[in-house]
Amino acid sequence: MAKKLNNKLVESAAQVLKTNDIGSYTQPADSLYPHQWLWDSCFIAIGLRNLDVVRAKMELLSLLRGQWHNGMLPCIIFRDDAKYHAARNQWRSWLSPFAPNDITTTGITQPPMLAEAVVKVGQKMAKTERRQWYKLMYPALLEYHEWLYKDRDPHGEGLVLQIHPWEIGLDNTPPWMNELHDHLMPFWVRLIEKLKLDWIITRIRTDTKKVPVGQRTSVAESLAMFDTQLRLRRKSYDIDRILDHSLFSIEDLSFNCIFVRANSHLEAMAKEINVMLPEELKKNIVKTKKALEDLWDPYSQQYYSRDFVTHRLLKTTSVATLLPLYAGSISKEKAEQLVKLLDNEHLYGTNYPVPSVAPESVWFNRERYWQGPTWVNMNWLIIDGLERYGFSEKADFIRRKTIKMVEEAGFFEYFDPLDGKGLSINNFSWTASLIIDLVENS
Ligand code: 2M8
Repeated sequence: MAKKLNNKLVESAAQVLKTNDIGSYTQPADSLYPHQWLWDSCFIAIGLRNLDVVRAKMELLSLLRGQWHNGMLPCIIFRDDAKYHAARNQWRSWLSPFAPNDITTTGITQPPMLAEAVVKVGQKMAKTERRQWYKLMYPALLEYHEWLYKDRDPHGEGLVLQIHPWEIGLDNTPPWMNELHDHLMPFWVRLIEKLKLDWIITRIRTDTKKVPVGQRTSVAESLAMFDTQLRLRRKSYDIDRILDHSLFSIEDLSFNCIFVRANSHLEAMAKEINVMLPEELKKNIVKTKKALEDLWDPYSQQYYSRDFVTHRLLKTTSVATLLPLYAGSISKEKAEQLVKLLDNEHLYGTNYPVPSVAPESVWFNRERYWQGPTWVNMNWLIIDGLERYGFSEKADFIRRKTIKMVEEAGFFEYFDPLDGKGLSINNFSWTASLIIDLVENS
């Protein structure tokens, strides 16, 4: 039963979600993102729970359609329409013996936001109903978290690694792109750059027909992502074979922070439904929280991602540095250090916070995708973390700024962190859903 809405902004946001609702799930945006994305659906359900709990549950349940037999939840479940044959065929998930039979997906995952979404939706239910909900979702979540450890922590270090920028959702984020440009760029992409043939690629790209080219991933970075994907496909998405020839293998900070929080939620769910987590998983959960501290750099007083093979910290700052607040496992002292970054306008305290890259970084570009703009999902995670650490004033400040930014500009995919201008496409689902959540739970 849909709830009565009490705010004009919430009403418009609900309308965006309704328009993007294509049955059992919500597309992130019409035309640019027509499929079902893992963490998008989680953020969408978090907003939907304020309007219609049944629909929010459906959003999350529909994600389980795509779960692989080894437990992986894929980043994208492709829409079943002849129109999208090329996308399905590019990934060819059927090459893996673990892929589901009747559905096509990517062969990689996305940040493990599902446990958070399940719990947040559960908060809107009475106890008995919530326990049923948890019992329904728990087995799939357990398999997913166990898969993350088994496949993505092969040395048992506690941190899980990612093999494609799409897995972290912050596609062209500087720590990854810096590695790419410095050490990993495929020779054929370098050649295209050198011969200045970018314009040919720009002409055949479909995303830049919908969004100004300066607001999307650069040509070289997009081609390198394509190259990465082909390598994964050639190895039929088998991690042992992939790690031999992988382009990227990074223990990403944002992914691991979300994983720490997701593990805490899984523990809480198990407790509420009276089941014991497997012993090995319990040990791993403790290990991950400890290992997160290995990503702290005492000199710059920030956290960073790490190269899986060499264990070198990738000391290029990005919004990920604030996500240990969301993880919730770091000390209050370190949390205080991170909050200071939000007070500095050259770092993460811009006029329209929180920028995905600090303005003082050489990588900062106020309009380009994950290299500067403000994203509402990052703000939601940071606000949630700030609240749990007791920085309520700061949390409230970012919440009000975020709501104001969207009220003024619209439900854009991302925003200029200096003047709040809406960037990329309008009517983007997680901007709408998380604004509903920020308004309704303030
Ligand atoms: C963006 O990623 C997709 C690929 O997954 C793309 O670049 O086409 C990212 O912002 C990602 O975080 C998001 O889940 C997806 C759909 O909104 O779009």
